[in-house]
Amino acid sequence: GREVLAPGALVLRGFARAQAESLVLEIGEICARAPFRHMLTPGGQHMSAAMTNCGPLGWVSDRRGYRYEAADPDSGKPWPPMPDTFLRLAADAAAEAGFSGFIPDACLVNRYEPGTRMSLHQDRDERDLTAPIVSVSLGLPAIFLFGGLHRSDRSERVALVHGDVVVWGGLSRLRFHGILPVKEGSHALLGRQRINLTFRKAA
Ligand code: MD3
Ligand code: FE
Repeated sequence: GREVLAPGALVLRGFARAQAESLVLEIGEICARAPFRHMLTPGGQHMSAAMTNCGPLGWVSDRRGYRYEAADPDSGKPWPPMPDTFLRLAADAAAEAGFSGFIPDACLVNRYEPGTRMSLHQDRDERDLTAPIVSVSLGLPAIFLFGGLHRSDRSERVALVHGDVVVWGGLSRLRFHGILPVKEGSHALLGRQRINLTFRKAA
């Protein structure tokens, strides 16, 4: 089913469920080459979620700020390539939401263990803000916070479960958003973790 959250924001419930096993195998290969790490924020704190990337560009954070880079700063090597299955899933989901021709050049992989959160933020490090972001939730469920265009706007809570795909574009692209601390639990495929893939057109 599809649920419109707000103009430009569409939830495709279970859209990735049939492919979840193969996505998890691909994630295993990605993190073998570019291990999950807790990046440092410009303020000097470690991020709660562990992250890695695949694709031509990867999102990085350190004391100097946030940006996209072609190489993994931990190894100096290019990020692992984006699997075709990832590209196709992201393009198909975007097309369902009216964004045909979406070709992501970056996939940020976020790992949440119980207790991990992501505080309210905007995604604005991408060059072309007319391109949507496609997110794929795997493993443990989470409560997503969906705010407005100002940090102080009140936010809605949306439950995201294994296999859900959300397309964030148009008027929703610059909304503040975050993830509440993930509850303790165990998922049949992923155990004590939630993994979120976010597909972006960064350059
Ligand atoms: C709404 N990740 O990586 S995905 C992120 O579940 C991020 O790991 C969260 O926020 C996660 O930046 C949420 C959903 C998401 C991603 C990008 C958005 C929602 C968005 C951009 C604009 C509005
Ligand atoms: Fe975000």
